Amino acid sequence: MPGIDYSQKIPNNVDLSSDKRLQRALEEWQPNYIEWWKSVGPTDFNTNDVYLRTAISVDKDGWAHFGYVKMPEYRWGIFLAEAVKDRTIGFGDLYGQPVWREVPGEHRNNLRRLIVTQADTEPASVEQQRLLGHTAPSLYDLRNLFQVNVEEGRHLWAMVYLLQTYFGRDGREEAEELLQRRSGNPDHPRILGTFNEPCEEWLSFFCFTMFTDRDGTFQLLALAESGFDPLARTCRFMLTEEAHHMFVGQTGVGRVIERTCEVMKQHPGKDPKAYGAIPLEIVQKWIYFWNSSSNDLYGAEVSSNSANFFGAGLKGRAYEDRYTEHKALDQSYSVDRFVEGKVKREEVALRNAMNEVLRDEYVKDNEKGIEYWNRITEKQGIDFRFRLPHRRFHRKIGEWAAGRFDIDGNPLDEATWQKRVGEWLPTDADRAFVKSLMKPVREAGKFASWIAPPAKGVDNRPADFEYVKL
Ligand code: BYC
Ligand code: FE
Ligand code: FE
Repeated sequence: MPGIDYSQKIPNNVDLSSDKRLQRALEEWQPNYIEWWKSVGPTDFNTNDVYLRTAISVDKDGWAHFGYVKMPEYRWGIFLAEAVKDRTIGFGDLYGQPVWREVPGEHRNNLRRLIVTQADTEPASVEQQRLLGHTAPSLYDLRNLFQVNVEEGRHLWAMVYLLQTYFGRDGREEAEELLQRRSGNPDHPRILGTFNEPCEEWLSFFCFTMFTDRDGTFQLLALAESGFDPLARTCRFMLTEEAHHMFVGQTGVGRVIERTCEVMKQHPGKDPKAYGAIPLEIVQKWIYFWNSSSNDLYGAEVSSNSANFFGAGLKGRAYEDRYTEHKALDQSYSVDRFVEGKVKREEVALRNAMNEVLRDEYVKDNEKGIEYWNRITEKQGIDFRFRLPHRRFHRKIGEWAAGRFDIDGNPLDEATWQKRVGEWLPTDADRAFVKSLMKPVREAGKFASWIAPPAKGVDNRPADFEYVKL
């Protein structure tokens, strides 16, 4: 396994220089990528020095190097986790057989589709977040935004490497299209719903990195099991970067909550809005919105696609090795269905429920984040507890898209939904209020009125470190 070669135009640990055809294809794609970054990536910060981490090795520890970098000069590269010797397929019909180093012809279309869908989300998120730099609540947060952005850019590189290496001309065409679709563009949108939602203020950014990046984590966990070994290894390394994105979200929302609690204690009985803090009820609405939208990213509860992906060994379950049985044949899974306006529990073939199995893991993991936030209100002595919405709430994909449900999952008629939706989802007035707080704070060590400082800085630096040189 070669180390990461930084002497090359495209840093990599896949020995790119020995594959001239691939090297040329990627070097042709690179200027288009930079063009894309400059035109729809973070606006106006491309000449500033940002204190960023860059991958220098793919080992579990010590892969990160911190230093000032101008974002367009970030060393986006292609890094695969170490190959596991004699790795075998861990699930599905081909359980126990050697993994593939090339794409099997019969799975080419499905694999390409999975990789393109994964790839599409990465630039989409950068596009969604492109204006946030202008309203960052501190230099610390500005730096974290940019760290997330450059790493999502690298995730795109990771997927484009797979497309260009293993999918010939189709792969090259897909790689180009990944730079052409645009988040929120009605004529040429990104593939998955959440990635077309506006993310124009920082409460949305924190909820996005909490809930949507967590979908990314669970999808990557499932793809890291793939029988297509290059995909599995790519995803394994991406997962190490993903942990930081979720940290930004979880602690970001936590700091908003902490700040509001402080204001509520200082000014009992008063509206936190009057003191430039975000009421906890508004934070809760943002949680309902981004969590429900991200629940959609698992696809339909009952899905023949998911059964095919699993059976063929393309996409497994998160933590497949925690299961004792890996073929998932002749087993059923209890899934709620929406039948003639009523919720009805049914047994379905386990393979057809794989989207729901993954969503179950996701929901469980989100609960831990909710507990973390509730420890903050509890410690501050504030009588407010956060919660997740029921997974039926506000769904646009799958079984529940056909109906209306409250946050406890009870069916509602359309009129009741319309009457009550403003209790649960952000209203125009809520959005306008949150946006009104978004004033940039650019002095090192200072924080906006609506967010508490972090418990500690990045890379053991203090909170008043100059994370971005403006
Ligand atoms: N929006 O059987 P179904 C990340 C489509 S996030 C719009 O239900 P399937 C990141 C579906 O494509 C992780 N359309 O779904 C996070 C299908 O369309 P066609 C991204 C949707 O195929 C933050 C139809 O509905 N990675 O990395 O079993 C920042 C019915 O299909 C949606 C992946 O998603 C939706 N939400 O599962 C940066 C992994 N959901 O074929 C990055 C790869 C479904 O009828 N993707 N549809 O036209 C997959 O594994 C699967 O494509 C899905 C869907 C799980 C997404
Ligand atoms: Fe990503
Ligand atoms: Fe991410």
